[in-house]
Amino acid sequence: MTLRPILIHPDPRLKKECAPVPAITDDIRILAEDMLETMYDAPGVGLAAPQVGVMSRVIVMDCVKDPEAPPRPMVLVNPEITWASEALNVYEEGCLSIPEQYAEVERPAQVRVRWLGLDGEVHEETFDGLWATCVQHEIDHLNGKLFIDYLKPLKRQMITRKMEKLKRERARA
Ligand code: K1U
Ligand code: ZN
Repeated sequence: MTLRPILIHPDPRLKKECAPVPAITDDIRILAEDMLETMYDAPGVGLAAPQVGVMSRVIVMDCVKDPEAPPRPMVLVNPEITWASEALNVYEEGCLSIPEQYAEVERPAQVRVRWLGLDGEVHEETFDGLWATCVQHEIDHLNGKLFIDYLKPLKRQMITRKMEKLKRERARA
């Protein structure tokens, strides 16, 4: 397993739509393993392939909060939202591509998602709580959308400027 570097906003790859995965191959299995390792190491509760520079529709997540509970690493290939609740939920979101910046985002409280698993089978499940927020945040990444795109332009611009500064500092170090 390999830790892959996480792209930091602004980066044109984080603004592009990703391509569907035509079949589960060894490359996809390796990508998924690397993404899970990268997510746990960060640490984060989710990660989308474009965040590691791969423009394919693959996300991973594990939103188990209880440190005593067993982990639940999930890999979702070609995920699609098939139903979203009318009820909304506000969550203070973060993003591994926008380090140390958090903001409240309103999204459907529950979503039903269909995806292709690494076992080659189609799966469908209803998510709520942090799982629902996270899966929507990760699917947004596959469509080139970031959580800051839900914010007012001034706030978004402020965060983008901070990230530009962070990238300049990291490039000098
Ligand atoms: O996609 C990403 O950038 C990962 C992101 C997912 C996410 C977080 C919160 C709400 C929606 C989506 C993160 O994992 S940010 C880090 C984070 O939330 C976290 C880190 C350590 C422990 C618990 C949470
Ligand atoms: Zn993110």
